[in-house]
Amino acid sequence: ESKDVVVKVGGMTCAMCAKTVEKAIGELPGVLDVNVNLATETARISYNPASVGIEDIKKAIESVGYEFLGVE
Ligand code: 9UX
Repeated sequence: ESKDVVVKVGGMTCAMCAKTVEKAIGELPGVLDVNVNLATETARISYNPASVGIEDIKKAIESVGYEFLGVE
């Protein structure tokens, strides 16, 4: 069973930033789909909660230099 979440991401200023965040989240095992929206500074993520959680997503965002600003 998959879950959907939208998280707020800080620090993205260009399309490449958004792609970097998208890749970092997308590489987590258990993430099924990810779409980063630069304009709204959000990432919509479909994931398998048995494999991955919000804390992992937060760490992935921070590991590439952006800010996790919480779940919307
Ligand atoms: Mo978005 Mo960073 O350019 O150099 S990837 S601001």
